[in-house]
Amino acid sequence: MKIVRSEAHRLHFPKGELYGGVLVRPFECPERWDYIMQRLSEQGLQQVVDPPPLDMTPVRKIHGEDFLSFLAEAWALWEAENYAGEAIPSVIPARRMRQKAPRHIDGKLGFYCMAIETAITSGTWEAAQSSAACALGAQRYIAAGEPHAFALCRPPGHHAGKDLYGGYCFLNNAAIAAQACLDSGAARVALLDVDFHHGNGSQDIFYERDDVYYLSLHGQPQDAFPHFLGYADESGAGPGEGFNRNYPLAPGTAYDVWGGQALEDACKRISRYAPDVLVVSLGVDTFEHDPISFFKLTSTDFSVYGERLAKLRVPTLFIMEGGYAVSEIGTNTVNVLTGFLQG
Ligand code: OKP
Ligand code: ZN
Repeated sequence: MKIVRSEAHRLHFPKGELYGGVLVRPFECPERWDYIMQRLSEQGLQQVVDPPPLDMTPVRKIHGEDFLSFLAEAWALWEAENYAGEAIPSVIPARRMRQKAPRHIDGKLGFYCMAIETAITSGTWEAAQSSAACALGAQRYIAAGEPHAFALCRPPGHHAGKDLYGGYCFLNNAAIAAQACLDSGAARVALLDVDFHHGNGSQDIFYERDDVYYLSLHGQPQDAFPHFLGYADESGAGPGEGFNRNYPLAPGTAYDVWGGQALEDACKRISRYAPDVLVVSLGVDTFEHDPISFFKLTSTDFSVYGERLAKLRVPTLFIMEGGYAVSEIGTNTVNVLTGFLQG
């Protein structure tokens, strides 16, 4: 299995994440990448390559030009204000306020942000671009006929919408890769999101489209971030009606329900859809010891579902998303991949 990864991820590492009213060391940290790389190597997954330069064509089909300009200039605008800390919004365009991007960076941050734990720093834009480049680099192997590939993306992407960042995400790597699949000849793509959190960005991007079928298993919005999307009655709209499927699950959900019921149902729907490519938003924050999540998957469960995904017999592109039990993130992520390879 080809593994596409970039050292440039290290350029994004904020000092602070607003959590419980204090700035803490971010859960989404560079060592996550190191642990995954280490485990890949231990398990003999050693076809590691750098991504090609980022092709902006699929990126522009997923994100708005104004949003991309904002990401590119946000840090410079923030620095120009001589603020002491990292770029975090302080005001948001709430209900009944005008939805217009202002000139001032304080206004722009609030306008484009969906969750304010995520700080922007000097290297954020470059790291976000390298992460998307990894997704597209791995997609090229699928387009060239390989049966699987793994993009070790960092920062993650599935909370990023057309014109929204937050939840540790800036560019929606999985959505960009799904778009590239279509652009290189696929007619139908299934995007299966197994991260603990609902991929609000991915759902929103494809909500009115029938060429990307989004399916997500996640902590129910009543109890889990991002709280404002991911209910079971969100089934798509217009031409996309029937091409969005959510499996919101309760606190304490273990593999009997997560794998035995929800994933099984999702796999049956994917089979019926008969996609040309399966993109997996692979977050391992479903793990029983994840510090910010509430599912109860064991390390063994990750191998079991990797094997199940292989049984779909569809070219599969794995895109790294979340997972915050840092010392076990390598084992859990690589278990999915080795399970898949054995399936
Ligand atoms: C990104 B990904 C929970 C706070 C949640 C943000 C979580 C972002 C997750 N008390 N903070 O989907 O793994
Ligand atoms: Zn997550």
